[in-house]
Amino acid sequence: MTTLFISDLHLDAERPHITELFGRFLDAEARGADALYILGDLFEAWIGDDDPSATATFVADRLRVVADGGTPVWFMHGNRDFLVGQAFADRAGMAILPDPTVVDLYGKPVLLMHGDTLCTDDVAYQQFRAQTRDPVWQAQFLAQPLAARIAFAKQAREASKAHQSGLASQGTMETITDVAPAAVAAAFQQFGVETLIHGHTHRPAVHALDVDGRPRERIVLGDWYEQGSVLRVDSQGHRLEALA
Ligand code: OKV
Ligand code: MN
Repeated sequence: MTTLFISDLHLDAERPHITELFGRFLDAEARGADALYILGDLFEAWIGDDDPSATATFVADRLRVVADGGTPVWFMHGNRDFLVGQAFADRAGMAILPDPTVVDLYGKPVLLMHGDTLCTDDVAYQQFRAQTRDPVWQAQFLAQPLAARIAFAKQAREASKAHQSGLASQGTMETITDVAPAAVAAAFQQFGVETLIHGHTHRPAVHALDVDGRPRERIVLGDWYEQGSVLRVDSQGHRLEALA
């Protein structure tokens, strides 16, 4: 039996083949797994559960089949889809996990995060994050008409693109910054775990490191821009692999 971890699919109507790849992955693999963990950025953008998007409906329907088949589906917010709410989670049959969360994986405690909170050098992004994770901000945002929320997502997308193409000062926003080693060490210390799994940076890898004289492992999930990326864990170990 296997537990599956994915993140950073960035599903969007503009990349239908990735949504289809995700659907095939759910049918071929997630159905029958011990559990499916989605560690954030399932969607490229999310402006409220009332957004009538065909991609969202497809994803909810297909995830629901997995959950109804007896495979628990766990979802953690990413920096793009932090506004996914309980209404959408219910439609998809998934449960929302707080970031960070420690889960028991075949007898071993494992720390799960999206990964954006580890990018502490990205001061502008952390400010945006603090503001937009505030429940008062979220309630006010979600009370706005759909058109105003769409405009915000467009602005955020443009701000993100501008930073990525180096127009603005280097080292801010999303994928440009990698995790800060001190933040990684602090997370291992705070939770006392040997293993951390996260996404966000789009730098898939298994890193061995040492914190306080103890060997630790940081597993970084890959994005689904060109192909899929999945971490399969069972009682024997783990494999981080691409999915075409
Ligand atoms: C987060 C979303 C990108 C949603 C934007 C002011 C502006 C900072 C920013 C910080 C976050 C982008 C730039 C990101 C969410 C997207 C695209 C769609 C919610 C502003 C200051 F423009 F809104 F005023 N940010 N990043 N989206 O993490 O990449 O739908 S981001
Ligand atoms: Mn992210």
